[in-house]
Amino acid sequence: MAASASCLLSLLVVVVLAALASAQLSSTFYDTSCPSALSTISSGVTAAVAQEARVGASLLRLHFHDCFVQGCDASVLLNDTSGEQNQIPNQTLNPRGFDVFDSIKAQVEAVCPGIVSCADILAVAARDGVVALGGPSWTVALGRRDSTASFPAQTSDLPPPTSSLQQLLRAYSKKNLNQTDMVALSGAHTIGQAQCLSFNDHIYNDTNINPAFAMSLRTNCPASGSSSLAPLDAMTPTAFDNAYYTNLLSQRGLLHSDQELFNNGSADSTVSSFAANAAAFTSAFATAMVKMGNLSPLTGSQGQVRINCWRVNG
Ligand code: HEM
Ligand SMILES: *[C@@H]1O[C@H](CO)[C@@H](O)[C@H](O)[C@H]1NC(C)=O
Ligand SMILES: *[C@@H]1O[C@H](CO)[C@@H](O)[C@H](O)[C@H]1NC(C)=O
Ligand SMILES: *[C@@H]1O[C@H](CO)[C@@H](O)[C@H](O)[C@H]1NC(C)=O
Ligand SMILES: *[C@@H]1O[C@H](CO)[C@@H](O)[C@H](O)[C@H]1NC(C)=O
Ligand SMILES: CC(=O)N[C@H]1CO[C@H](CO)[C@@H](O)[C@@H]1O
Repeated sequence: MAASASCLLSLLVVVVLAALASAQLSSTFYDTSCPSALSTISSGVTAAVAQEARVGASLLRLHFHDCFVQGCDASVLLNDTSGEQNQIPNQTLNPRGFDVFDSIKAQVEAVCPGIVSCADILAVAARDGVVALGGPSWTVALGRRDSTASFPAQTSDLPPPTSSLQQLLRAYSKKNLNQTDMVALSGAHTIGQAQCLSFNDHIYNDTNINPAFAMSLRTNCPASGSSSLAPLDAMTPTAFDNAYYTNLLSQRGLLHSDQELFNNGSADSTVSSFAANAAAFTSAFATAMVKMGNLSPLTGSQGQVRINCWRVNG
């Protein structure tokens, strides 16, 4: 009895997984239902980034945190007190990113009420933020639906900045992203800011860091950590370029996890090739963003299209 029940259960799991795997996202999903969706998002992001460059980075990071926790289902945006936002990794999301996102969603709702999901807007806004800062573009597949729940326990799928190379590889392989994808996606740290508390151990205690670089950061960052900010890429903090990798070659990665990618390990050669060849980086980044954006979407009649991204409808 127990055996046949568990057999039925695993059959059910297989069927559900097959249904999810076959559910297709499509770049033309809103072409008839909301033809102005993409242009509305893009002009909203472009205006916000023109006002404050960091917003492009904050929107990109929101999409990453969304996709790595359960799937790209906008669960990261739910802000009831038990949700993902109250988990440690999300306490460092820039609140400005949420504000800008809410205003873009409101603009989309004004032209097409109840049609365009928060998860799709996140995916498109991440791409448009990268483009606004001079990075590559790619085609975003659409048709994701929004979750009706948050998954706080799964925020542990987001690797912390203290991660070793092995821990990073494991976290990405859990999401079917390989080492090349991992090194390419980490290049997102060519834009945006981090708080002292995310790298104080690296600048005070690590040896694989340029001593002058560590010293200069200590000026504004006490050993106990703080919420003061430093650019993830000190060279060109608001340009989406390949300077992240040239920084790693001279041991100027800001986070411990950044420098792990170039520390006499298996990722060194990919870091060197992206440092030497900006086009190789941008192409690998775009490919990996598409892969990440396809993580376990809700499609069809699953989930819902939330009207307010921060709460479930109803
Ligand atoms: C490899 C694993 C990763 C780790 C350990 C990591 C960790 C972090 C940390 C600790 C911060 C700074 C948070 C703070 O102190 O306020 C940060 C910022 C950021 N991360 Fe990552 N991250 C990773 C991967 C990614 C990926 C895959 C993306 C996007 C594709 C991304 C995009 C960003 C961006 C754009 C920022 C700056 C955000 C802003 O300025 O608002 N990160 N990351
Ligand atoms: C959630 O976010 C919305 C929109 O920014 C805000 O009005 C609301 O007060 C927030 N709720 C909580 C519990 O933080
Ligand atoms: C990793 O994935 C990329 C596509 O994202 C692919 O081009 C590459 O061949 C893969 N590498 C390995 C070692 O499987
Ligand atoms: C540096 O390492 C020492 C010894 O492990 C530890 O007590 C201290 O808290 C660390 N400092 C920082 C800033 O992480
Ligand atoms: C790699 O190892 C060599 C020799 O052991 C050492 O000189 C070098 O500093 C190391 N490089 C990095 C990035 O750790
Ligand atoms: C950006 C954001 O919503 N951050 C929240 C993270 O969680 C803390 C509570 O632990 C909230 O106070 C923040 O507003």
